[in-house]
Amino acid sequence: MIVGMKNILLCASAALAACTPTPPTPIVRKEWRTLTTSQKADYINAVKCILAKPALSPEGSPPSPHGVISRYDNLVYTHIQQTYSVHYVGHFLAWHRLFTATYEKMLRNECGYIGAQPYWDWTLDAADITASPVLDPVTGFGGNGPWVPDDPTSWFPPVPGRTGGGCIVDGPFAGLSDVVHLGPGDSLAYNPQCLKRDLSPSFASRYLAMNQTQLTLSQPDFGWFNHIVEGEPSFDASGIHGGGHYGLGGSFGQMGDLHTSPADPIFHLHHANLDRVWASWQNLNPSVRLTDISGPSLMMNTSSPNVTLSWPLSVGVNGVDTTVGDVMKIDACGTGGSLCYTYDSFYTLL
Ligand SMILES: *[C@@H]1O[C@H](CO)[C@@H](O)[C@H](O)[C@H]1NC(C)=O
Ligand SMILES: *[C@@H]1O[C@H](CO)[C@@H](O)[C@H](O)[C@H]1NC(C)=O
Ligand SMILES: *[C@@H]1O[C@H](CO)[C@@H](O)[C@H](O)[C@H]1NC(C)=O
Ligand SMILES: [Cu+2]
Repeated sequence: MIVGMKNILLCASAALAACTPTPPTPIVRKEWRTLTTSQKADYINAVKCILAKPALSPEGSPPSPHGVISRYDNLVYTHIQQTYSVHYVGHFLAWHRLFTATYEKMLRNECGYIGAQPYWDWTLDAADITASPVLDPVTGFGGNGPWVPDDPTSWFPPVPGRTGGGCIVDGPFAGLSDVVHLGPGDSLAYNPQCLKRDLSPSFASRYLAMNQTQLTLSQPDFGWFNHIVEGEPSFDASGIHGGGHYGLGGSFGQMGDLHTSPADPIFHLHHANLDRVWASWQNLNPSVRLTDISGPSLMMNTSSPNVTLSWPLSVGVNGVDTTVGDVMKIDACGTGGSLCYTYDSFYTLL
């Protein structure tokens, strides 16, 4: 009775906010180069923390039949396992939106990171990605690896314009021979590797400049939009998605590996910007586009049923299973969706 009285008194006073549930405020994702040096260091330290933390069971070791050692590996494992069900499908962007938001939560809840997931606006760097602040040897993720010749035995053609291929030589992840534990390709066995990059400045300038981003934003409906984001599985008909993956990963870097790409921490900055392009496209006509979803449910299979808002999404042990409809609005914060972040700026049609 006395406690109840006290609550009523509190609610009537300045502490009103404690009684009326106010919706949470979205956290704000910012472009990497706009972070202060100490904010960049906080982010990199949180990434190092997830890389060092032991994996969650049952995938994790010990005892593990796989190479899932670190908490970070849980994410890479999830991506490898679902590679053929979340690329070149209608839920490609929705799944990767959830994946990046899941990583953001891991950094915040498990490693004390207080910021939001930064993004890489590649349109600012497309003219020369080698000079990107994201690749800075001191405040960024380090740059290219030394030259490795084309592999003549590979069934996959070399990425045009590739310039590196070896272990990265600078930045916070250089000199580590076991920072990557899974892959290459779909291998889930323990295979300690360094982080590799194989920059292709020409591939990046072709697909990551503002012109390609504008072409993407100008698409009339989600089906076309998604198709232009992903492009065709061909170096001659790629899109902004492949532009970032092959521009940084080339033939030998993890970023160029369809399965193991999240093993490079830059993956999440690239995918945050792809997500920002989608959110920007949605913002151009929100009443229609916040519910517009379509595209094949099976990889590149135009006869498979179109994906709908009730299509299921899973990130394995890293988060709770949900649906496409739940992630359509990035700043829903519990009102019609569980995501709760936004961007400091969006692209507009020029
Ligand atoms: C955009 O510009 C780049 C570099 O100038 C060029 O290679 C590419 O073909 C252009 N893309 C489009 C869609 O116009
Ligand atoms: C998927 O939807 C598109 C229009 O958004 C339509 O043209 C296509 O026929 C549909 N595909 C299937 C398999 O129903
Ligand atoms: C494409 O999807 C349809 C419908 O689900 C299925 O019958 C067909 O076998 C699939 N094609 C391939 C090549 O998997
Ligand atoms: Cu992916």
